[in-house]
Amino acid sequence: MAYTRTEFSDQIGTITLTHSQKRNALNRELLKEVVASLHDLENRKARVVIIRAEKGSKVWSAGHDISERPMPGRDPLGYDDPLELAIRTIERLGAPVIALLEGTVWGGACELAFTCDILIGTPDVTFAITPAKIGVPYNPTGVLHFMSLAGMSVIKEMFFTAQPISAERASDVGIVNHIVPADQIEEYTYTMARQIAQNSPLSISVIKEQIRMLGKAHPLSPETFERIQGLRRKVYDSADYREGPAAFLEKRRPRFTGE
Ligand code: LCV
Repeated sequence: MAYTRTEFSDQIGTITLTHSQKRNALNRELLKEVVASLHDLENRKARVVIIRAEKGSKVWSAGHDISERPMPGRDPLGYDDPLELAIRTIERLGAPVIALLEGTVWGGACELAFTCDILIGTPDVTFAITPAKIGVPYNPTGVLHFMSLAGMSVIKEMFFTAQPISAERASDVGIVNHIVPADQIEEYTYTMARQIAQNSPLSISVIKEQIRMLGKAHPLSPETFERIQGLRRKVYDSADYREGPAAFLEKRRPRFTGE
């Protein structure tokens, strides 16, 4: 595995993101490795899975790999996007998934972390929802993920400013379950994992699936869905969608025109 490391002991699986030189940017291969490891750990009857970066990381993940975003005019976060597949795999895994968070979390990596069932972070962890900074429309399931985790006004502020929020704020608004000092977070996380592993895996998997299905009970009329898709197409067909990633790759501030 080039971008991750997977370990398994005491019925607990650990997937570590190891793509440090690119700040764990979520490229296609890294995401495929995460999905493969989740399925492998499920086959090995893991009762809990922990997803983390290397110990002491300053960046948990820099989000979607901007150099891989689809060309202008293509949906940047379609149903089959590797990030969406990883997110659905975490959601549907029978075992609870704990995000052990050290460092900053950006863009699509926020959705990956927020999809985990329990979030445990160090005091230096921050979260930045960045589509507006990149010129990307995001997607309905992703927006729902964020909406299900924190109040509308908090999520709107995070989307509109694209600025990081602190660990304390993330904890205050209920995004993070626990903030734990860096020198204690591993023991804290694995103690919780062992507590979960002692309980009935069948009961836990059914409760997790019930919460997933009931949490998604948002009836969307076909008209509403088509209107959302039409609005998103306006963005990813726009000049701003071309400008955002170009500015990032050229390491300069983007000049958005709203067209
Ligand atoms: C590719 C990268 C990335 C990266 N992709 O290190 O949610 S959406 O809709 O917005 C979605 C489209 C999405 O998730 O977009 C990505 C949003 N992410 C961000 O805006 C964060 C972009 N990255 C940064 O701001 C910085 O890299 C941080 C603050 C994360 C780390 O800064 P630091 O100074 O420690 P560098 O910026 O020097 O990055 C180290 C290497 O990682 C690459 C970056 O291009 C650089 O590569 P080179 O050494 O080859 O120049 N890198 C960082 N983020 N998202 N590549």
